[in-house]
Amino acid sequence: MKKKIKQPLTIEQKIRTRRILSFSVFIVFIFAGIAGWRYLYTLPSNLPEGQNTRVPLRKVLDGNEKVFSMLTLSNNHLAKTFPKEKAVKKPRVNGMYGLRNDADTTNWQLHLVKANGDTITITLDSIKALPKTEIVFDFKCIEGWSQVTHWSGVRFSDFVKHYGLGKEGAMNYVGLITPDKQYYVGIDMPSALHPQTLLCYEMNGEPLPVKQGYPLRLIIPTKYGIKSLKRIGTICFSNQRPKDYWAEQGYDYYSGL
Ligand SMILES: Nc1nc2c(c(=O)[nH]1)N[C@H]1C(S)=C(S)[C@@H](COP(=O)(O)O)O[C@H]1N2
Ligand SMILES: [Mo]
Repeated sequence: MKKKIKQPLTIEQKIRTRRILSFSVFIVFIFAGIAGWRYLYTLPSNLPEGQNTRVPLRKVLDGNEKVFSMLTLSNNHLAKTFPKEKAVKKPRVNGMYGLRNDADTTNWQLHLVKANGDTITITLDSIKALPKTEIVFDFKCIEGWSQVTHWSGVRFSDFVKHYGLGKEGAMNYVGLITPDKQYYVGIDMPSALHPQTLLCYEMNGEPLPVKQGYPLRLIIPTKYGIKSLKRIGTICFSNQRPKDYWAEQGYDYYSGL
């Protein structure tokens, strides 16, 4: 009787087997990836009003927020500053939400909503009467560009002190809204009270150009440009996250640097 002798595989056969195996693994991973992604989008979003970041992604972002705020705020981290000569003469303009209607800057007044619901109105002159601070820093947009720019105004923390906003300043968030309510941002209070956060009325030593937020804008160097709201109409305070234009589009609420 003839015994069948098992031949060892040739090199070509071995390569073929491995190729089939690795290709199968590759296909399995692709389908696992697609299934995982689909699953993520069946999960509820934990934020109200279309702030549509899925819960697991939101958790990652919240974790990042904790780490970043520990790094950037606990040891009094300051954004790097530059000498004035380094500032660009004609900074680029980016983002026009809430700026398209020019008429409402003529009788501009800032509306400040206090914790008890009262609104006080504040003129530009009374803001200019507060101690003036300047900063030259590298302004960073999430679109991937940055430029060194020069701004002056009032520290947000000085503003809070001057208007006796102790109760408001102890709340978790500050919300800023353009007069026409087309653009709005929310800022966590520790970042708002950071010494480099300014209510700004000058760029390169001149009143703000209209497209750059005349008469008053926020400058917050510890965050991406999306948070530096131009043309502030209303400032309010809250323990819940105020509405935020780009967070509603899925961007990170904290947007720290
Ligand atoms: N009112 C308003 N403020 C805004 C925006 C906007 O669209 N509307 N865009 C933001 C973004 S994405 C950036 S990068 C900066 C750009 O500021 P600049 O135009 O002074 O360069 O403004 C921020 N503030
Ligand atoms: Mo931006």
